[in-house]
Amino acid sequence: MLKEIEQVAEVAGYLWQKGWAERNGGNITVNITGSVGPDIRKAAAIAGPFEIGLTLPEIKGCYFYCKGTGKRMRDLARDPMDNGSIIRITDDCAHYEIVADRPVMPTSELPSHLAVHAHLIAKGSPYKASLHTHPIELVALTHCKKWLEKDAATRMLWSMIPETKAFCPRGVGVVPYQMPGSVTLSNATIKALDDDYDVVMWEKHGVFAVDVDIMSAFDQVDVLNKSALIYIASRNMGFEPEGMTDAQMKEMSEAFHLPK
Ligand code: 2HA
Ligand code: ZN
Repeated sequence: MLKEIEQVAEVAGYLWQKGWAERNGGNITVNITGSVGPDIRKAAAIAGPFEIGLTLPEIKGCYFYCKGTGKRMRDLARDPMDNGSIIRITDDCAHYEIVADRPVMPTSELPSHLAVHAHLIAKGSPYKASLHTHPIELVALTHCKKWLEKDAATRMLWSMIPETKAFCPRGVGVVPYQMPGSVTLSNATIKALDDDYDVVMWEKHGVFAVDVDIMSAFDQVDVLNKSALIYIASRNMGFEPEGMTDAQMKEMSEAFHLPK
C-alpha cells in the first residue's frame, strides 16, 4: 500500500481517539498522483465514470485517495481500502472513475475537496492533503461571536503556548455557518485558504485544513486544539488566561522567522 494511504489510516485512528470523528464525521482526500505506480495508472476503471458536478481542468488525470461516503474514521484506521478508494479524474475534467481497490463511492464532499485540490494546483502549492474534522474545543470556540472576529481566535490560540505559532504560522481563518456540503461553504473555504490560512474553522461545525501531507494537516489542527484546551483549562480553574505578551510573541516570531 502507498505510504500516503498508510498515513491516512494512522491519522484516521487519531481522529477517532481524540473524539473528533463521531459516526461518519469528517473527510480526508489526498492527491497521490505523484506516487501511484504503473499498475494503478494502467488499471481499468472498476466503477464509473461518475459526474463530479464541477469541471476542474487543473486535476485532469490526477489520482486521489478519498474516504468513502458514510464510512467511519475508526474503520478506515483498520482498513483504508475498504473504507475509501483511489479515483482517477477523466480527461474531460468533469468525471472520475474508481480504479482501486473496491468500488467504494467517495465522500459526498468530493466536489468541494476536489475544488480545493484544483485551487492548490493552480496556485502552485506543494499541498497534497485536505482534512475535514470536528475538533471539540475548536468547534466550541466558534459558538461565541468574539472568536469569529477576524484573527481573534488566532491571537488567543497563538498566545497560549509558544509552539502554536511556530507550528501553525498562518493562524486559523473563520468561515461563517453554511450548509455542510454546499457550494457556498466550499467557495468560502477556498477564499479563506487563499487569504493565507492553512486551517479554517467552519462556524458551529468543524475545521478544514490543508498541508503537504495528511499528518501535517492533522498536526496543525492538533496544536490549535491543544491551545484551545489550555484556554478552557484556565477558564475552568476560574481565571482568564494571561496569554503570552506581545513582546514574547514578537521574540518568538523573530526567532522562528515567522510571518505576520
Ligand atoms: O462527511 O463531517 O460535514 C462527514 C462530514 C460532513
Ligand atoms: Zn463535518
